[in-house]
Amino acid sequence: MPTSWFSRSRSQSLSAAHRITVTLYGVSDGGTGSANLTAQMGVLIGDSNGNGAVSSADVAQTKSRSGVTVDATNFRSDVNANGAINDSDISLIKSSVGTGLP
Ligand SMILES: [Ca+2]
Ligand SMILES: [Ca+2]
Repeated sequence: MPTSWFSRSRSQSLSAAHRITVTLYGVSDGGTGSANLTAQMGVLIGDSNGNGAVSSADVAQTKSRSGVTVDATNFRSDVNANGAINDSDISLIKSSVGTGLP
């Protein structure tokens, strides 16, 4: 879980919905050489189901996960990345309903 990354992004005042480009330099397959790999990813606070928009479906999904231990299958509902899924996450999602990736 990239908690430190999330905290850093929030402190840099990025918008709640944005796309970032990540570049990995000198990636090697252990064989003949290396290359730089670039990938773009969308970041949308509150999009617990990962469909690119925040809606009542995200609110409902996170409500159903409230109190459940955070794991690889539900980490998107831990919107504030504090290791728990609870009312604070639901409130954050509600405040983002209607937003979407650019
Ligand atoms: Ca969504
Ligand atoms: Ca949380």
